[in-house]
Amino acid sequence: MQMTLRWFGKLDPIPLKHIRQVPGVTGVVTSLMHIPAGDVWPLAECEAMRDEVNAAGLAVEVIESVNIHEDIKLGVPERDGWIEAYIETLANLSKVGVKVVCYNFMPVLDWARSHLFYPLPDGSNTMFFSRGFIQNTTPQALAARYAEQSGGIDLPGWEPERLKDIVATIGRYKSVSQEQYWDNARYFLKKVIPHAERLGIKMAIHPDDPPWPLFGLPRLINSRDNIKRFLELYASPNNGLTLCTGSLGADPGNDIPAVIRAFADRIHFAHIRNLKHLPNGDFYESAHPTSCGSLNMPDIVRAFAEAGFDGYIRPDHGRMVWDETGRAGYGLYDRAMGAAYLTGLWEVLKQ
Ligand code: DNO
Repeated sequence: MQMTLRWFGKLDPIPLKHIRQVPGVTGVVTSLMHIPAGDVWPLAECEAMRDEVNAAGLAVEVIESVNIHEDIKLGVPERDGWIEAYIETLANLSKVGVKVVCYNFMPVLDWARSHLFYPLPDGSNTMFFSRGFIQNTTPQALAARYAEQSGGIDLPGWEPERLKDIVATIGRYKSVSQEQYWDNARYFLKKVIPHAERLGIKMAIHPDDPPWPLFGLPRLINSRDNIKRFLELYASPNNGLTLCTGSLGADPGNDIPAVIRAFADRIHFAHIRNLKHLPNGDFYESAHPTSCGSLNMPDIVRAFAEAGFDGYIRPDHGRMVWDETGRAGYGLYDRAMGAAYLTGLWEVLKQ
């Protein structure tokens, strides 16, 4: 297991030297967030990113995310050009030593929450998902709410370039059925995975967050059966999974240790966080320890340890604690506590 922390490059208020001081963390997971989805990541920029991280004494072997252009997800003829560009980006990343690329196949929107900074009784705040709120809002209203609440910091998956045509883009999905969406994913994998194999890059799809349909858009990676279906679309170790406990775990029906055991050889990266289910189906993102949320963390880490997992792992979203301000879910303190907690569990379970 290699412990990492997510870092947003030049857009991150958290310096690499602080990440380096978190015990057990040997690398960062990062991306070139300023490059619009679909455009090639130039080799020189990939090299500069690697050099900056390495100079801080950290490795950068996982990218999160190389976003997929909507034309690929929509399955329109223009997709072939975007797929070529995607492969070129993978080639450049392989040249700077990247081993795993985390990406998602969610239409238009990445993750969604009703509240970015929901106050908890202990005085911290966290991301919250209210089903009622989301049912009664629109994607545009949600984007405006995030823009207002996030203090001018771009959120991953809610970048301005993605949001500017949000209504039109969602409209384009009206003609894409769930089955057509599976076909579009298969098409992408068929073109990209042979190159990932050649380049030594393991692709690791991120589950849909939350794992149920939003705004009538199709969903793929939300249950054990659908993960199996996705991995079977292209049988190769390079067509793998990012196991995100918080995304899958928002549905109490998902048995996460069982998912880890079932697909261990295809899991290349793990996001491990806890969340608290509320009786009405809402949830909030809790601190990492079992006692704070609804997921049993030793059971999850044990499943990885028993499977001999030697991939990358990161604590996921944290609360904002100790009056820290910053990017929702991605402050330093609570994620550092999460990393230390997970490192402790790992030490015990590997004995
Ligand atoms: C949110 C993240 C996601 C994730 C992407 C991967 O904080 O978990 O934005 O990075 O879905 O492509």
